[in-house]
Amino acid sequence: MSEYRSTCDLGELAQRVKLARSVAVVSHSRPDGDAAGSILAVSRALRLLGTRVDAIFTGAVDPNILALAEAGEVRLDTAGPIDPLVELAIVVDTGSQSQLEPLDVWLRGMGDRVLGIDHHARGEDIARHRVVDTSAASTTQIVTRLMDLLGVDVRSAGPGCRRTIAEALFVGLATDTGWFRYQSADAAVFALASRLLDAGVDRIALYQALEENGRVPRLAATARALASITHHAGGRAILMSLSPADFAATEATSDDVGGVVNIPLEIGSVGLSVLLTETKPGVTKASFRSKSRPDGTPWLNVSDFASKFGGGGHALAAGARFACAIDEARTRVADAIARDEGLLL
Ligand SMILES: [Mn+2]
Repeated sequence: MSEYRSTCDLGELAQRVKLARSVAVVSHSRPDGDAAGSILAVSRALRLLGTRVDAIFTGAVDPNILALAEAGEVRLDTAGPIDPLVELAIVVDTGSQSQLEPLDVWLRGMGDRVLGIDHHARGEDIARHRVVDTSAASTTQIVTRLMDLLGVDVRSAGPGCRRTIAEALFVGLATDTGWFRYQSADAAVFALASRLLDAGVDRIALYQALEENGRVPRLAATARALASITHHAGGRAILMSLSPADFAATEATSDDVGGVVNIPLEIGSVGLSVLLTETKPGVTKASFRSKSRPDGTPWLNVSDFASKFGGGGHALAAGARFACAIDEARTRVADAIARDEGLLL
C-alpha cells in the first residue's frame, strides 16, 4: 500500500476531467453532506460542460441527503455505471477501500482511469491520480478550486436542474465543519461560505432540510442512548450504545440517530464520546467524537484512536466497524480507552 497523499495537482486533474466524454462520480457508502455535495457539484459542473455523467450514491442513503439531489440526478445502490463507455471514475471524499466496497470490482477494472479528490488522512491506492488535501475542511472546498480551474460558474444550476453548484458546495462545507463550529472552520472556510452565500445559497433552508427534519423515533432512540451511558477515564470519556433491541423498540434506524454521539461533548469535563450501534446482527459501528481544548488541540485524536480498530476519519470525528455484536465491541472500546487514559488527561 503506497502512502495516501496527492499524486498530482488539481490542474492536472482538471485537464484529465476536461478530456473525458463520459465519467462516473462516486463516493463512500451512505454518503454524508460532503460526499453528496461533492458528487452533486462535480456532476452538475461536468454536465454543464457537456460531459455524460453517471452520479452514483451507494449504500443506505439518508432521505434528507437524497433530497439534495433532484429526481433523476443520481442513481442508487449499484455495482458501477450503466454506461460501459465511462472513461473516468472520479472518487470524492474518500480513498477507503472498505467504504467503496459496492464499487470495488468496477473500480479495480478502471485501473489508472480513477481520479480522487479527498481530504482524509488515510486511504488506499484506489485513485492513482489524486489530490489529497488534509488541510481542507471539506472535500467541496477542494472541488470549488476544481470548478474555478474548469471555468465553471458556481452560480450555475445543473442542466435540467434548479439547484446550483454553489448549494452542493455549501452543503459539504457546512456539514463537515459542524455548521462552521469546528476547529477546521478557519478564515478560508468563512470566505468560501461568504462567496457561496453571495452566489445565492439559502443556508436557512438547507439547515432546516438537513438538521431540523428528523423523524419522531429519534427522540426515543436518543433517550435510550443517553440511558446507556457509562463513564470512563475518570469521566473524560463516555460510551453509549444502541442495540438491535433498542432500534426495534423505538422503530428508529441508524439515520435517525445522526449527531446523537455529540451530545456528551456538551459536558465540560468530557473529551471523548463514543456511540456504538448494531443495526445488522454481528456488525457494530462505532462513532468517535472529540472536541478542541482551549489551545485548539484535540482532547484525543479520534482518527488515530479509530485506526486501532481498522477505522479512521478526522481528528475530531471518526468511525470504525466491528465484525461482532455490540457487547463485545463495547468491551473492546472500553479496554482501549483504559489503555489510552493518559491521552485524555
Ligand atoms: Mn468530507
